[in-house]
Amino acid sequence: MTKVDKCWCVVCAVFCLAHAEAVWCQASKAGEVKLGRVVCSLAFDDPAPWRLSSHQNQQPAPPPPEVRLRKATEVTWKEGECLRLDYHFGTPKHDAVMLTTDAKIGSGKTVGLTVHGDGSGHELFLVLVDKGGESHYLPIGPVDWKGWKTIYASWDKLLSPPVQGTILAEHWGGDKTQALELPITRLTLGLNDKPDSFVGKGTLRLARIQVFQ
Ligand SMILES: [Ca+2]
Ligand SMILES: [Ca+2]
Repeated sequence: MTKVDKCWCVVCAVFCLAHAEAVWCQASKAGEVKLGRVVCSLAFDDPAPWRLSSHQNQQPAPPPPEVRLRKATEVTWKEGECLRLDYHFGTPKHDAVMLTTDAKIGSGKTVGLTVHGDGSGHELFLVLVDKGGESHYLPIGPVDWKGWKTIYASWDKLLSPPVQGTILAEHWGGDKTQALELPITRLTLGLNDKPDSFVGKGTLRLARIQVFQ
């Protein structure tokens, strides 16, 4: 396993438990604040640009055959096409599934993710790769709803480095500035199993990621 992969695993398995609650509160409140204009919109209308990957038993591993991303046919979204993500968490330890695409997001601070939830309680997150190749972990929140919903999170907190001498687990690799410098060049949407002991499967439908000023 590479150093970056180890960092990723640690972040997925540990960070969300230790630090995510406060950020999730911000995310849930973001829906109540006025959003700025849309500066970027990524549609989940074609599976081709999204690369599937996974963690199984606390380690990066090829996605099991049950994990699939394809166009949704049985569930529709009012504004266009959407994708169906079938996930499978196969071990009683930490498992995750991720979708990655190249991006160029040069501004904005709040992200809105439109998802058809399955009520599973598993945890959505983003990993944003910045101008310097550094990765930044942004918790989105648990999928505690069924049907369509847009959930919001702000990456404002990631823009400023921590107090000198502090190393935070949500930043790793790249230029190691511990701060997100725009543009974002790659974006990963992930789902962590919660609890880690969960073994089983589920389905999400994904419609759109929007970035607001
Ligand atoms: Ca598991
Ligand atoms: Ca950086």
